[in-house]
Amino acid sequence: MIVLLSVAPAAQDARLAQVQRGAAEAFLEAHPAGRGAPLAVVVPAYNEEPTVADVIAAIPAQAAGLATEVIVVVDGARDATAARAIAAGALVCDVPVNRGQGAALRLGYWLARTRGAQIIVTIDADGQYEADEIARVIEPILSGRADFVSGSRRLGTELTTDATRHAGVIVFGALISLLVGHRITDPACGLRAMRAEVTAAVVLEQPQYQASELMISAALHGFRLAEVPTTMRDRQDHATRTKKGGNLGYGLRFARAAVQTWWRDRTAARTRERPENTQCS
Ligand SMILES: Nc1nc2c(ncn2[C@@H]2O[C@H](COP(=O)(O)OP(=O)(O)O)[C@@H](O)[C@H]2O)c(=O)[nH]1
Ligand SMILES: [Mg+2]
Repeated sequence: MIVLLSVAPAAQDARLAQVQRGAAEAFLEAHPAGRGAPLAVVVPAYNEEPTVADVIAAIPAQAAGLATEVIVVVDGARDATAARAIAAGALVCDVPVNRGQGAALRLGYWLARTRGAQIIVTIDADGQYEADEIARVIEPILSGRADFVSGSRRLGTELTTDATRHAGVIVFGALISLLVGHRITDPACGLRAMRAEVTAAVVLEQPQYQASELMISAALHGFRLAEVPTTMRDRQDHATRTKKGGNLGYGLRFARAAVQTWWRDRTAARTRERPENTQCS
């Protein structure tokens, strides 16, 4: 019965691509709908075998009093990312075909909501973020001050060595601040938290460059944004590389995703009713 209840939504949900549905159904058979922890930590992982287990191990079982579960979305990896993640204790959705980080996160959000999460956190599988800062990114949600919270390397600690990316974060922070009318210092932080409802309400279409789409769409749909200081390092394994390509292409594609999202959502209902504060129970 549980299987029937949990499989039907994945088979029917239009937000999931056909190739994701089978993996989602298998995931929900193993990890049934409605039985999840209140705080889901979604980890997109593509060929991150060297680091994914350490990232999962560092995620606390509870953050700010909320039990956590870790949902790793792997798609088309050519290494043992999925096996390492399972061995480290995560719930893993393994999609056979690579579809990009944005698509993986969309699926992760869907799985987290289907499991019953109230709050969704994201963190990357390459060790660039500190899992013990999860409590910090969820605090503004729990205290009712924000619906979407991004970590910020510029408010916190930037231990990265790429000067071009550093400059890009400043430039795109200014661009996105203009687009959403709210000061954003770091529009590309992979450590973020949101009320689960945000992920259902916004439009997410970008296959890869989803950070700006999520942030801009959330702001233009009237959700309250906040940033908190967090730490960002270089990826922890230097043999694996960014999946986003060189800095010039990254910058251009990031800019295109930001402007496309703003154009698409500029008339979205900023007047939507404010959600009730999330209760920390
Ligand atoms: N499932 C999945 N994860 C991805 C994909 N591309 C990137 N990721 C993950 O998303 C996170 C951030 O990607 P990364 O390449 O480090 O981006 P960067 O930090 O912006 O350079 C990492 O955990 C990646 O493994 C993808 O196509 N599929
Ligand atoms: Mg990275």
